[in-house]
Amino acid sequence: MFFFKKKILERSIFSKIKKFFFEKKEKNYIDLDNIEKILLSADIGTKTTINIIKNLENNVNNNKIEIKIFKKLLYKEINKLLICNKTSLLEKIKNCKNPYVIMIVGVNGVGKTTTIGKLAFLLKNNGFNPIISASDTFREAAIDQLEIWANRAKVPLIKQHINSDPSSVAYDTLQSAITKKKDVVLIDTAGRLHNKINLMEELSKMSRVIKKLIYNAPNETILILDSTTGQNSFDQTKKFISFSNISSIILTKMDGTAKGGFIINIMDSFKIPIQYIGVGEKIEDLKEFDNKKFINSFFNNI
Ligand SMILES: Nc1nc2c(ncn2[C@@H]2O[C@H](COP(=O)(O)OP(=O)(O)O)[C@@H](O)[C@H]2O)c(=O)[nH]1
Ligand SMILES: [Mg+2]
Repeated sequence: MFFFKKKILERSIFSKIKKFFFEKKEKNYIDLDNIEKILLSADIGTKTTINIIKNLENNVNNNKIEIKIFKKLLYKEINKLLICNKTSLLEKIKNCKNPYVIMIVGVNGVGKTTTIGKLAFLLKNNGFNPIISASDTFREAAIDQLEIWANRAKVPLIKQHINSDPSSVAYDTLQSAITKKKDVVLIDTAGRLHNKINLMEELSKMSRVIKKLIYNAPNETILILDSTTGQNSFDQTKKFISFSNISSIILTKMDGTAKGGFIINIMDSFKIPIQYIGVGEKIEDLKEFDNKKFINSFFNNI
């Protein structure tokens, strides 16, 4: 809660809206064009902005709306956008009879490998027994980096050599998970989005191969987004959902200069739940994302 207030909100979309309400303290009315400008400049995106404006229209007189009402309606609208039914990841894992297979995807540098380390640690602390698959075989360093995280989290890792087939590593890991009675499999992947076809083929091959061992694997594909990239994250989401079945999102680097407006945009446009946020580079820096707290903490402060 404290974190939301201090770290995100001050720098995000909300800071712009907050500033706006502050500047308009003396005034009672605001016109719609102005609202549109603020929402767009806050990275909320055209589609979501138009929706919000449309829903405000009933309360508009002469293109103007009372600020008190605007604040109330904005709260309601943003709340509506942000609430999508989220079953928590831990709940889903608990309810799964087979090892719960999670594929971690996203472009280079967003924080996939780091997040796997944090997630493995979090899962262990919640009584689960994860195993990690080093399926980013593209760079030697990627395997080493993941191994360091696995050791930190005290979780086993299955690897092969550099340039080995990512699907084969994933297959080995699932096999090991079944034999050793692990309950979660975390699969790291390479993020070569500049070569979309390759990536697409690689991910779909992996899905095919692991289904031979667990028919409904992957149970979950988590897209990792770097929250400091704002609109860029929105575009990445669009690309990834065009070729893979993204079930959840984790936002990393929320301790940085997060451009929070895109969160609303993503939730409204894709209806994909955000499960966790990364708030630093340490193993314990993964926190649950709470939609309601996120929005309430902001509106309570203006
Ligand atoms: N500050 C901060 N840095 C992060 C976070 N998550 C990842 N990073 C950093 O982002 C960089 C790229 O992370 P990495 O896991 O290698 O990304 P990948 O290429 O997607 O696997 C590393 O320097 C990480 O330490 C986070 O939540 N906060
Ligand atoms: Mg990586």
